[in-house]
Amino acid sequence: MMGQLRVGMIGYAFMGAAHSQAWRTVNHAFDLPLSARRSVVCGRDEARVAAAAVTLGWESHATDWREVVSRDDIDLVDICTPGDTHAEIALAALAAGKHVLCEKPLANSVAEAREMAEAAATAQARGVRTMCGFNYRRVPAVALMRRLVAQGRIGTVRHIRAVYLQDWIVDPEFPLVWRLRRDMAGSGALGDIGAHIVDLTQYVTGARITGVSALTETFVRERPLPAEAAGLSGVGRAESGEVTVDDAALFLARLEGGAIATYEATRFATGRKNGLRVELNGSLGSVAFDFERMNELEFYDATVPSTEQGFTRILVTEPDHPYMAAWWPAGHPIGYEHSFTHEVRDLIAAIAAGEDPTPSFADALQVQLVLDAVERSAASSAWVPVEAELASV
Ligand code: SOE
Repeated sequence: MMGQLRVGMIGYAFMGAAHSQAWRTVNHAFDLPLSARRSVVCGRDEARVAAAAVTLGWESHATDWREVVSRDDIDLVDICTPGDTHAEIALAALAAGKHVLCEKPLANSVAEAREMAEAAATAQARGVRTMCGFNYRRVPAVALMRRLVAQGRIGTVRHIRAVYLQDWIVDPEFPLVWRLRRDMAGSGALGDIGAHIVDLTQYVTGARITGVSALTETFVRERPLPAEAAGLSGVGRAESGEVTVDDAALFLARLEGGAIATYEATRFATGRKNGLRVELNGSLGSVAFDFERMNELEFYDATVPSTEQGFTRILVTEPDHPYMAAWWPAGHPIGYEHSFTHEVRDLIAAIAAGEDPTPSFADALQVQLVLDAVERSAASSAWVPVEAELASV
């Protein structure tokens, strides 16, 4: 009988739903030595998490994450909660000998991220595996981007241009949800979506950010409290609360190897819903990825005769691309949810092989160091170096 990987997931909102479909799908799409078992989903509200267990397909539900991480019938803890609980849950799970998948960003501070990375390194000696959920690495077109760069097809990378554009809080009446509170999210657009383009650009180039110059802005500083938090008096308006995080973060960066970069992470790009775009310009060509066209990659080869030069649109659906043989015939695109299925596929394969999956907690710590440098630069209007950690990318 195939071995089982019994999963306990903490949190069941957007990321919990995305992870649930991944755990549900992975063994149907990929031939793996372990079968993921959705054993228990955990959340504070009993009625809501009970309903989520049914909707998302979990065998049981719980309301105490400490009980879940200590259960003998749980092998892996999947952390899909707001950032303020990542550290305590991960540290407890690692101490209990559980594998851990933790959503990004790893933590709300460098200190927490460093403690988690150190605990992961200690647990690794006991065969415990950890991964941080930078899912966009698992988009086949991103893997192709990384491969073309590694093969030298664009030569020396000179420019990196990365944006992550959303607009879901442009309306000032949008309530003060947890992503807009520093005590829960750690930062705003910077940590939530800026972390993705920091990780992704370091991943596709194999180079780490060494220094930044940044500015951040909060356009709407007061918002209505969510209904469940507002002290509605029956008459009058719900109370409001202060937005304590950035709405947008823009920064310049230098990377190892000499590339210079621009990054923009904003929730105020009106009309842009999930506009993650990365373009690399090199001495021999360029590559460009747009998540809203996630099955394609643009490639400019400056080494072909000038009469034949131009950006080509590569349709990244051939079975030779990572993961694609598991899905549909060429020309049939995959979606956002597939990046999570690919993520847990690689995690299960690593666990079964006794190997360490990537991105590691050390990789995620390095991202946290960049985020911290961005905030310190924005506060001081100065260039801020990024501490070198041992993370490999
Ligand atoms: C922000 O709205 C968000 O949900 C991020 O938290 C996710 O990481 C990203 O994949 C989609 O947008």
